[in-house]
Amino acid sequence: MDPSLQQQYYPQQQFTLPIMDPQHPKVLARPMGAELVGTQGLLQLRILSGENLVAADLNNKSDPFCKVRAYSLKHGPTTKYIEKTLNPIWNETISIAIQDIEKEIVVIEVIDFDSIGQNDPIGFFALDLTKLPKGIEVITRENLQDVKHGRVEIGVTAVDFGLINIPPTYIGHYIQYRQDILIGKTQKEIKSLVSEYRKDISMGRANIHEGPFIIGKLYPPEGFKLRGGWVRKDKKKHLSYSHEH
Ligand SMILES: [Ca+2]
Repeated sequence: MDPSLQQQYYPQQQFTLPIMDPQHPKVLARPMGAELVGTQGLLQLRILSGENLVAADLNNKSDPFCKVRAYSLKHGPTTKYIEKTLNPIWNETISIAIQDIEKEIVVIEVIDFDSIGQNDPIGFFALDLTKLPKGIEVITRENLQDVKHGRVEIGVTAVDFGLINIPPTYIGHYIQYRQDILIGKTQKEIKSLVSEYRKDISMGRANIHEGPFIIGKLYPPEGFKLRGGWVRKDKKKHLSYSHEH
């Protein structure tokens, strides 16, 4: 075969569109032949930095730290807090043991530390562990949800579980999925997506507006709930924003 033609048939493109699950258009599909191994396991989170966070204090800054939440974690471990900044560099590694990787959603929440009074949440993002490749660190910039703006850069490694036999393009797809498809949403935007979803359900239409987390299969941490496939805070439950570093 003419080598130039071959290149046309097998392009070295890294940034093709992620392949989505046809049943759930907001969910990244598992590549053909890939297999999820392990039912429990160790998740390593390298929490690198925050970018363009919202200001929670009167000085127009925050004192941000991250808290990791999952259903099987009794106390969410936290990073140290960084004083008076909207672009913190944490550079900390937190490893957690997950009891059921096929069911548990991990939530990483950014919180403003206050020496007096209650700490304030300033956004979170949620991870579906069944999409992670086994033993490979994936670095993503995660858009924060439930807040006007803010991003967190994080390296995630499924140490002893995850997808095996993935094609080399999968990591690029995963990163693009996290950054472009799973964009940060404000509470208001999610509320309207959820009501649209409810309308679809009541009219018997397909679940086309279902969010990225499959209902009935995945479970968020205590204090959160799934609505229309999106992770939201359960306002009826008390959540601790305490700093335990
Ligand atoms: Ca503060």
